[in-house]
Amino acid sequence: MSKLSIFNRRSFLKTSALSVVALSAGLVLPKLSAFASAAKLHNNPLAIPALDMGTKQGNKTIFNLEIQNGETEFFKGVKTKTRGVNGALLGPTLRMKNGDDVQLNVKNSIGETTTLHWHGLHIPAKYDGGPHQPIKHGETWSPEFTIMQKAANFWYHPHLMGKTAEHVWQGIAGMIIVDDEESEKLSLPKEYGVDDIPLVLQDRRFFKDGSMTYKPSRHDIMAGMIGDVPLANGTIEPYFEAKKQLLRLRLLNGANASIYELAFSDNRSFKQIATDGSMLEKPYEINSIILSPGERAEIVVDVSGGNNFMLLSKPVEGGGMMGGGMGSGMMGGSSSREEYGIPFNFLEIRPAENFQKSPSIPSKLTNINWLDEKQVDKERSFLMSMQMGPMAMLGSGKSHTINGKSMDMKRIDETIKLDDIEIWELSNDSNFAHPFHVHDVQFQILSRNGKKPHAGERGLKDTVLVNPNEIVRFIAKFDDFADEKYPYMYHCHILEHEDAGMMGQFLVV
Ligand SMILES: [Cu+2]
Repeated sequence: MSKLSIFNRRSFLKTSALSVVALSAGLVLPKLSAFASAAKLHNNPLAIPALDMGTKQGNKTIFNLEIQNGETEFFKGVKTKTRGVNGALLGPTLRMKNGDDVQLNVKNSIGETTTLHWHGLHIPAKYDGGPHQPIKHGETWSPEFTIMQKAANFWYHPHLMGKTAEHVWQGIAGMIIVDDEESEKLSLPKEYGVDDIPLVLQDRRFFKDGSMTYKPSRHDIMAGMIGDVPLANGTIEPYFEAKKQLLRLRLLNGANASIYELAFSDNRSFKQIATDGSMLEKPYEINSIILSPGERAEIVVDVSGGNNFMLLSKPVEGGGMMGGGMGSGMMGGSSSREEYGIPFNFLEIRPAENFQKSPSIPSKLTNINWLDEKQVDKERSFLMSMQMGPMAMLGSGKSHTINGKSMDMKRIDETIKLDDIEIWELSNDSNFAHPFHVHDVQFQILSRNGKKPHAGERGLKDTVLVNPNEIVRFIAKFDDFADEKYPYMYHCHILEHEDAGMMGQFLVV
């Protein structure tokens, strides 16, 4: 796919009905520093995914999900083929409570095999929804398990061997909110869709006919499939009217490959209150947050100040590795965004004129049971590598590896004893940052290059970004579920890297 065939964001915006109002009002695309006005730049109301609490059947809560094909009107008058769950694009927010016994009936109606993985949940391997649980077209897969999580945000997405990237790109993904006794008592914004909103952040490329067919180039397999059109809950150029002073955003980086550095256009500070798998012990005040694919964070922002403002991902600095240097070493190959040097404007927030005041948020959110390094039973190390030279043919099984091996579904890479506490040391000798994700457990980051992680990473995690030449150590306990047959996965969450082989599997026995 040549660059010319990719939708050019600027020229598209000029002709797009979405931008006619902005352009006729004499407005231009906002720059990071030039957005401190009450301008209305986005014209589409943010889609809020339907909230699905399941239905009680005896002691069980049942969720009925159908993965299906559909069409989505991203651009006015243009129909784009997409896929979703219980709809044409993305899926409902599933809401569960710690201790719930749930059954998820997942029907596949897309015409080809896929899977649905419950990212971040601590559940038996045979219900994990990974490569070993394919669902054929027309079939229904019905895993059932007990929710054993602290309150946090999880998500679901396909995880079929070699097809994860394509199926996620087409739109199959949704959030899972888990509540617990503790979180329900906290004085936090909690009116879904009003002052408590899930945000699935992604980016896509569109062809001139409006299609977003998944056709990665060789470069995309190396850099990851990075789009030039930002989407929040599948909405292009969305706005949200905030009717209350404090707005709680449940952020999910659901992109195939893009790492986002999220901030507000007026650089206002906000409070991070949760990581991937738990609340933080106390709120952490920051001005920006980095989320790599698969990672989640919850933040609370005060919308006071009188102006509309934008949630954005800061412009990429440094540039992709294909273009030479890696700059800060944070971002991998995002040619489209570099070309324009513009921020990714995810969501315009419009404070309502008479927004309701919110109570301040608590200073104590939870307690985390920190694992003790002295209790460690075993240490393992995982080196993520990429062969970049002309000799490194894609599909040779050598281009994307962990510990020199490319994923093989018939090979078990690690075997862990049930109830063991382990330290995993992650390293990366490639030029790309890789978000390392492990199934089954929520881990605790011990260090980055020997230093304690910053306060925003001191919560439970299941995905962690490992920068080039960085060493990240985490500790985790592999308890509750043993299975001699079905493995769990660990992999890079840049989906093109995962599909190209940067994945391995472990048994807990
Ligand atoms: Cu990777």
